[in-house]
Amino acid sequence: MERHFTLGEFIIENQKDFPYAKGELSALLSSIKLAGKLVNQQINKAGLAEILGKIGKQNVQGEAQAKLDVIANDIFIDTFRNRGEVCGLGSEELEDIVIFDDEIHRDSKYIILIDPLDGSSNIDVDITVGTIFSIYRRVSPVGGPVTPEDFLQPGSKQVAAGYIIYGTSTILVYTSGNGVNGFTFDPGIGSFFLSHPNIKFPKKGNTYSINEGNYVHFPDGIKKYLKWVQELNEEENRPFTSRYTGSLVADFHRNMLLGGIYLYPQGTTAPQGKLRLLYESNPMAFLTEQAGGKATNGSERILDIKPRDLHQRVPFIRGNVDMVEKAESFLSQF
Ligand code: P6P
Repeated sequence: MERHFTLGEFIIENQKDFPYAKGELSALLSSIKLAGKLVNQQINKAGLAEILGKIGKQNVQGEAQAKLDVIANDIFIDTFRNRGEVCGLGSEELEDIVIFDDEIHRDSKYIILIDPLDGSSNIDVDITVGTIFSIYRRVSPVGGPVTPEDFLQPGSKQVAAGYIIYGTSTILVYTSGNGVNGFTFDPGIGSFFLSHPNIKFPKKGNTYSINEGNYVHFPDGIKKYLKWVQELNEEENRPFTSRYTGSLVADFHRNMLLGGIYLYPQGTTAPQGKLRLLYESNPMAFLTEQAGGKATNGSERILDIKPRDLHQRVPFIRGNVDMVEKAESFLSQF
């Protein structure tokens, strides 16, 4: 029986791709792996451990926080605090950055941005959720104070990004700039094994993911695009299939494997869209491009956007290149 690479073996094997890397990025990816296992364990027993539901507070986004949002956030912060690979962290669940200002962390050259549990409104109804992470080399001097500029870098400066999808199986998918690889967690052994090597978008896609309940709020270009995907055209395999779970990681993962487009455009109720640039759109855009797709805000490459603030929102369209460019063409015409 063919033995699969474990995630740890794969990271070490690919570490040689990092000139001057002293194994810190490898150690950071291993920390993410550990935290992912701990979050996975909490999610899988949520209904039994009285940790479903909301905590009666809102996060900085004004979104009701689920108990598991806070638990996942604490698990990642505690894991990074107990290890020394990052000097600072930004999280969807926290208004400000967390700085690990002790001698162990001060000499780290990486910062991380996370959405600890994306799609958490789905937890109570047992629908797939995910963790999203984005890693940068700090721009401030190593050993000195961490600065906001360390976090406000364009997505093109990411050194690694990925997600953990807690679905029918738990899969860690990441890129460090040399393609996209997926690792499935085997709970019997407690390890992630390479299961999706070198993920690439299929040549064609015909699935679209968007919350059509917002139709009345969309720009005319998006409305026209939606009518176009729903037209009968057998040669172009239209009408496309609609799939939308309300969980970015689930819709993203399916569309990357099977082909498709995910859209969270701007609208009258969300002038900048809903997704956050730093810890949702940028990491997903890095993965998208590494898998041969395209990710824009409707006109501009996501990875080129210079962030203004930690929780900045951005319209987000990503998927097969031809599907994204078709949507962009409608936005530019109407
Ligand atoms: P809506 C979850 O809150 C999230 O950030 C993404 O995971 C998901 O795709 C989107 O928002 C769902 O938003 O407005 O359609 O419920």
